[in-house]
Amino acid sequence: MKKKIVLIGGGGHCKSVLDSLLRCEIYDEIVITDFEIPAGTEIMGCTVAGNDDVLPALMQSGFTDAFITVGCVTSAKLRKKLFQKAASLGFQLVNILDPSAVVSAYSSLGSGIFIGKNAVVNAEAKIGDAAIINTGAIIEHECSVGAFTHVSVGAKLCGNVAVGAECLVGAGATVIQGVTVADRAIIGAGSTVIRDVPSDVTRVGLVK
Ligand code: JB2
Repeated sequence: MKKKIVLIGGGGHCKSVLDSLLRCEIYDEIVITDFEIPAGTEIMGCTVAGNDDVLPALMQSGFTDAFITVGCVTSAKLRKKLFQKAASLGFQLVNILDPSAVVSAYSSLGSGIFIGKNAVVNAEAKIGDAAIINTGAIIEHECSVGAFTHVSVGAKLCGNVAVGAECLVGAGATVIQGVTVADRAIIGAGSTVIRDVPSDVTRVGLVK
């Protein structure tokens, strides 16, 4: 039987995920849904099937796997809504790991996770549902990353860091060992975090 997957969202993040997915050579057919991009548009050789109204019909025609390719910068709300919608329609929300990523056999992964090119997830790290571990990010030993959190390109979580749900750790940020970043916190690009960060705040620069 042909393996088919639908990617939900056809913007920049979709291109990044799609490149990894194509490198994996798992699927015979990949289609995309998007809110604005017209049906029939080709993205990297894959067709936009329509907006999310076509999801039930896609499921009927054998697209049982799905992945949320809407990314997030400051809010994970849309990703969360789309993840819940796809799950409620019965799609299997798979993980997509670029072949160049190094993911420890002793780590644990939820579902719907993207791990990008040259990212590292080390021993006993836990990654929550629909998290994005973007290009070149490092999640060291025993870290936890909550559901819908985005660890941006080149960000580093040193050992035993706990990042909550729906957070953003900006590009190139470093969180030193043992620190906790609570739910929905935003850490600006390039920040260095050496003390705990409470929920629902934005922190930039040297966070001490
Ligand atoms: O409800 C929706 C919906 N809302 C917006 N359903 C579907 N299927 N698609 C939706 N979209 C589509 O998501 C928009 O029409 C648009 O094509 C796409 C978002 O694209 P954009 O390039 O603006 O952002 P992104 O989420 O793909 O990427 C962001 O997050 C990444 C992690 C960017 O900031 C990237 O730079 C970043 N690397």
